[in-house]
Amino acid sequence: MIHTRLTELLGIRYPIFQGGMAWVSDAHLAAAVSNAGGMGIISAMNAPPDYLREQIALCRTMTDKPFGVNIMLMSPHVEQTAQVVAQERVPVVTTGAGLPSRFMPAWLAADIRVVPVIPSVAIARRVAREGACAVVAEGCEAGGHIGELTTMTLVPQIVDAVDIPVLAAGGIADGRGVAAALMLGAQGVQCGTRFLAATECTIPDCYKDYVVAARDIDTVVTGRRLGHPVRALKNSYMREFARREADTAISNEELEQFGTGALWRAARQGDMETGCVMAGQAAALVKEKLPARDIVEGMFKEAEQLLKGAGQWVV
Ligand code: TUI
Repeated sequence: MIHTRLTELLGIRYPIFQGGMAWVSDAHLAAAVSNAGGMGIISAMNAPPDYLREQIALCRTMTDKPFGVNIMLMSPHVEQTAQVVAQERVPVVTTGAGLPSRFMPAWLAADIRVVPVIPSVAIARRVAREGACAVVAEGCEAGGHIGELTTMTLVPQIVDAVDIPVLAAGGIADGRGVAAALMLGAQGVQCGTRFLAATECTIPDCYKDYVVAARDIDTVVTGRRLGHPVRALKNSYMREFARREADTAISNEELEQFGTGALWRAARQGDMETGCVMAGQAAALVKEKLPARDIVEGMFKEAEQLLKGAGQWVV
């Protein structure tokens, strides 16, 4: 068994969070990961508060284990969804795409464990000061909205900068990644891309197959011009986005408009050509579709064996 400060703190068997992915991380996936002994996370994404309330209720019918909600801070409904998690007293809240500062007092008052996903040392220090109980240090290998630094360089710097537990994210999809993250000083990991191919994940099979088929150089980052770079799998939509991004005659508003609905088309409609198929570089490490329990148990069994064998290098 791999026991860390994170398993202690949150009462989970394995120190793994499932990433809160928009249009992907619903109650079904979250409950499956929590039932497997990890921390399942429902994505509040851009949805209105009633959607989130329903998903939390549904998740509670499928698991009696702790689960969390990811609040995407750029959501137009963020003020209301931030209230919903406090009212529902969700055990864990992760945040992404911004600073959660203004919501922290209400969440802490509701006894919520707040775990911001962060891309830099300064932001980690700030959220730790404001009461975060842990942080997810997410490297730019990750899918979706990303920062500048790699997991390999970001994680040890965050570990040195804050006293709270750190989860490593970005590029982790197997036991080797888990073992490496622990060696960097992390107390756990967050995986998104690996769970895209979970049996319980409700995205269309063609999205899962696209992830399984992905090779090393099959992701691309677009959206730097808009100030929020996004990593996704290459397809005709991403090629067209890159073309429009380079075209100075196209305004930022027009570019934003072209981004609207693209992830929904891929994740809910199965449109692999004109949808945005978000995934991280770890897609190349995802070899098969498996139940969440097998993913979690397999990763930690492999990590345990690697860590036990680590002494072989020391003479
Ligand atoms: O949030 C994510 N990944 C996401 S959110 C998302 S929805 C979206 N779609 C298109 C454009 C923008 C968002 C898809 N994937 N990961 C966690 C994460 N947080 N990555 C980077 C950050 C972050 C960035 C800046 C966290 C804090 C931060 O603070 C700086 C500031 O000034 O707000």
